[in-house]
Amino acid sequence: MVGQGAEMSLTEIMSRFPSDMVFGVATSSYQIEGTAHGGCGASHWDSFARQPGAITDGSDGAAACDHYNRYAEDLDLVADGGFGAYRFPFSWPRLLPQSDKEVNADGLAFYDRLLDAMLERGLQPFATLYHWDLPQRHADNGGWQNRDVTGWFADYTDLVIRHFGDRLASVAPVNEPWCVSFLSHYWGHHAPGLCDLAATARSMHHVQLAHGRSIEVMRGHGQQNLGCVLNKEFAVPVDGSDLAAEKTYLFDGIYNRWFEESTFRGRYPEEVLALFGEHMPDGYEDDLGLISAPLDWAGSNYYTRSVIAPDAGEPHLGFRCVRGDLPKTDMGWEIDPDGLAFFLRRMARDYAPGLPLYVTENGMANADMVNAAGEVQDPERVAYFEGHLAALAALIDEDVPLKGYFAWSLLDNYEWAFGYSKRFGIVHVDYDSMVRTPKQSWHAWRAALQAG
Ligand code: IFM
Repeated sequence: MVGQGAEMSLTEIMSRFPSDMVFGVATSSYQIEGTAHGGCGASHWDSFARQPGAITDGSDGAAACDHYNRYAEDLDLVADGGFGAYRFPFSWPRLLPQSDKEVNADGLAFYDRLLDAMLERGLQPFATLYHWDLPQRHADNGGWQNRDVTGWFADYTDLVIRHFGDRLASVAPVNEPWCVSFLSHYWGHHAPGLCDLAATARSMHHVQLAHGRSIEVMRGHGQQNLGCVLNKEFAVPVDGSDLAAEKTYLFDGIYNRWFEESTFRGRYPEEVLALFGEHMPDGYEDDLGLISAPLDWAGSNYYTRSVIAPDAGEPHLGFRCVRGDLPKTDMGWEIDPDGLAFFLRRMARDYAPGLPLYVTENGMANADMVNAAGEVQDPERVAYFEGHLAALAALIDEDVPLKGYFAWSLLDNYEWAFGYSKRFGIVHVDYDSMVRTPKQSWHAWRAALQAG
């Protein structure tokens, strides 16, 4: 696979960003920590992973990258790579494995060690409270379909902020609410694996309300620098027909504007409300004020675009996503840096004028291998970063208030329904020995950040 690189090297592109721009790497708890260690409780990903056929290689997050034991080595890689920030989530089932009242002392101690290790290395901790590992007991009680999840999440937020808040540079409640809701309840690709329109409507509202209630709790504690992390996917119609244009608008409404509109304008897109109809929770309108409480920054995760094709056989949406002709990653995802620039421009213009913006995830999967010389060559990934950073550098010239960028991911890790078969890291992980090998892309970042 060939990436769409830029004319300039990463080092040359980086020189176009202001000196106070934050560059970091991102990871997530279930994908790297290893749930077998430290008294971590069960999450709905453990049960989803046991469903036959749910995960391509049949694996789960029990071992992951053994980050629970190797976090110091991993943070050395972040700091030695020249990055100034580390984006990570707390694990809800690690902190509260059995009940919402009994805190796991080992879980608290792990995140104490992790945060202290970040601060010792001069890394700014950018925390997320939820990156998809819902405690199984909450899944058993309806999970994101149950409005009570917003109260459970508020209480969990309170615990995290009381214990760790003074060491966090920034906090976002939920990573990628579209994945938590639509991907998991309509397309069934992620836990809990449902394909149900009513469940989708409820989860898409409750995940937003959980965000709002969590922000309210954190404001109550005086916690600073609160934001959101929304995933974005650019969409283009398959042809010039009116129907393809209409369906592309619907895709954008479901995937992107549902979260942008509610978080920043206190409303949901009309065409998506029409889709959900009677399935929207009663009184949802009364929650929109809380959902749209002011934030200090807005984060966007971006990977690819979709091509939208009308499909009369699709019962609710009337479309399906097909592949276009752009170069693709090992996920089969098209590489389209212009889509990232589109979303940041739209955010700065329509939703959050003047608000600091961050790219909170961006990266690609590649079929990387350690060669005979003990090196991992991933020129495709270097080109991917170059292409996306070049698109972002152009935004700086347009005065879009971009303040930071996080590469996904530090390590190869558990890529959800793809198990360990897809490698997104700038550091290779041998899952048998757990040996870490910095890839060519890690070295390119290091050279670029050291030059800056
Ligand atoms: O691995 C995921 C991550 O957990 C959330 N954002 C997208 C990544 C790549 O699929």
